Amino acid sequence: MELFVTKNSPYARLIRALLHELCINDRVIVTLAKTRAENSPYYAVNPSGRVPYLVRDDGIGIEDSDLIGKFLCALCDSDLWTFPDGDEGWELRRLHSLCRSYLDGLSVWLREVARPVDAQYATLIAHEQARARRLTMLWEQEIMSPLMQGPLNRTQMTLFCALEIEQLLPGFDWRTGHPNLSAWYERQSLRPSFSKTAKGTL
Ligand SMILES: N[C@@H](CCC(=O)N[C@@H](CS)C(=O)NCC(=O)O)C(=O)O
Repeated sequence: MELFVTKNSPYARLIRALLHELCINDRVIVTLAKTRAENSPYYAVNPSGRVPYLVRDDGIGIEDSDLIGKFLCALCDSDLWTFPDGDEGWELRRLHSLCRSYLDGLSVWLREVARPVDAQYATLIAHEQARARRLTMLWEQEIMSPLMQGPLNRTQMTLFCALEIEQLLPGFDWRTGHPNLSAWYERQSLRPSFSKTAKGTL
């Protein structure tokens, strides 16, 4: 299989970490794609131009971290991408939606500041900064949920990838005044799946 990624995509990072959690990193070639560039050769691989994108062993390509994660977990008989049944499942879905909202907003902010300074939309950046501040305050509480403190799940992996955006976005200071979140992050960063896929490992 071949996984197309970019160095800075948090969604691609999530799937790279998943490969390690599933111990299939040696079965998947990780290839850097050139996104957001006119006439990129990557568009012949994935016409949408987005990453992550997984080309399966049968040559079929699939897009989106949610689907790719489901596919890989099914392949490995892992329940990492599955929500539990009953109340716990609804609670984890609630947390997961909040987490996706955090990650999606940060990605918009990150994309905007990657543009030339005179083409950046200040109102959009301010909107995403404010969303990030509100959601960081919320996560300072939600992180104490047993579902976030217990065995690894996809929501924990997604949150970790969202918080790591601090390395690309100097204005994203989620640590100050958030000791619960900071302690959680420090613990998670010791996981081999995260340390082996950290910034600079591609
Ligand atoms: N919902 C998608 C989001 C993927 C996404 O937005 N990828 C960005 C990089 S972070 C991308 O490929 N951007 C290139 C483009 O928009 O052309 C997922 O979960 O995989």
